[in-house]
Amino acid sequence: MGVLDSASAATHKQTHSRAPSGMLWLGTVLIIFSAFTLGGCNPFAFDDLRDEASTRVVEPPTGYPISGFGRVLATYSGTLSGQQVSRLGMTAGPDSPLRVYAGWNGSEIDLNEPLSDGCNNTGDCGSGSGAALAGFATWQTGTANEEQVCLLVTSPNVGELRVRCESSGNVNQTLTGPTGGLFGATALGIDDASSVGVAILGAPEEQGKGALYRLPDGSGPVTLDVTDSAIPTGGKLGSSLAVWTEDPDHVWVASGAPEASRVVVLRLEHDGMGNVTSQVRSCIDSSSTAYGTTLAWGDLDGDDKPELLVGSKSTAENRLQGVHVFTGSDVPQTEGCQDWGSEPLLIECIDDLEQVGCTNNGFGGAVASGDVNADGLDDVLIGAPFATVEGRENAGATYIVAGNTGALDTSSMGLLAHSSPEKGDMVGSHIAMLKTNLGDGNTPRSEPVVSAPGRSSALVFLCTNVAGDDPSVGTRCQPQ
Ligand SMILES: [Ca+2]
Ligand SMILES: [Ca+2]
Repeated sequence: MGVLDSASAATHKQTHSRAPSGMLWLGTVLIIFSAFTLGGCNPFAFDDLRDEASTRVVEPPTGYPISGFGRVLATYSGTLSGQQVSRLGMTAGPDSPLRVYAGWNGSEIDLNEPLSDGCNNTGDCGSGSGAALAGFATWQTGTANEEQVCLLVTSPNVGELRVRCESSGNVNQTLTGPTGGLFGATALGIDDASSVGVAILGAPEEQGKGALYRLPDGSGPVTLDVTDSAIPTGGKLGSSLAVWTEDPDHVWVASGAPEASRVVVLRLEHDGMGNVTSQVRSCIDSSSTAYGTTLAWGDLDGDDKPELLVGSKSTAENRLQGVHVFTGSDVPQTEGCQDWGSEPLLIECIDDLEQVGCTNNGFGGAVASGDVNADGLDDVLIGAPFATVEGRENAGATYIVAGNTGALDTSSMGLLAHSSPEKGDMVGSHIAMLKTNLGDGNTPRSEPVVSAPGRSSALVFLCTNVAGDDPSVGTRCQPQ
């Protein structure tokens, strides 16, 4: 990986895609650039400008045995030696080795070489290992709850979990869960310190319906009690997950049962005495197929109530052509397998944005949310892995819509693509958000990590060209 020439050219592409203000900034950058290069005096300045609005490429080291690296992404944060850091974990899916990148190392982005690896040889980890990854800040080891940054690696074929922590003790613990239900096919860390647990896991094949689990801090997985009527037979609940921490005792979970085109929304509550209860708050049903294979929470309007974003499998026929946004303030306040309190907004693909067409481009096959420009509002990333870019079929692209205190302005959508797209890259198959600029009273930012499994890599778009995340602000769209 590295800051590649081709990747920096992607920046130009993004910048072109922007509204007039972006064009002005491009002009400014080019003029400054020209001034430097014409002056011909400072090669370091040249390098610096080349990186000014950079896209980083994360590739596995030579010898990584399986194609499709980047099919599984996990981003997570924690504290080490008094510094807040973020990590990026990646695999190529089930039965593939793990690589962990430093990510945000406390002061800068570091994606050069893996910080650690694992599950390299047959037998190192359980069958199917690497199908899902979930990161969290700490893992109670039975002694002191020291500073740690931990990653959970699941092996759904055998129901095994590995917890690996970076800490003085280098925790490496194996836990067992249920077998036969693809337990751990999905997993997601709970971001902030929560008494509800450190992670949520899905077991989509359990008892022909699917099931959800939580992982309490320091012990084995526990079933989430979900009302029977909320789980459709054959629906495969647990096929997708999204988690939002309301406060240390309350966590919202959304999970898809896409074979029944249902999304179940739960609120988990810790009673202060070690008991956690789960309450179904909404069952969102759709007549389109494979609804809810991708989910995200994000507070797009800044009212502290997260919006729920719902997409669907990019290859499904009769799928939702877009992403649904359910307004956070309208989530039902009482228990029940009931409709959301309001109709969703539909974010649709904008045709010919950057000359990328929408037809069958898989728009909404992946969705993620995070604050890319540190304005306190989460922004929406939407993958379109089958997009044709510069004539290359299935090169893929990722769209971005900025959060807004008022109604979401979907017309201001931007597009992120590889600067040298190749057929079958599938950019945007999966998306995660890497938190940066943590600590020291900074407002954290999120950098989109977009997988491109067709070229066994992930792209990290440091500049999205959303206002405040363009080359005019800070250094290289990444405050140090
Ligand atoms: Ca909101
Ligand atoms: Ca934002």
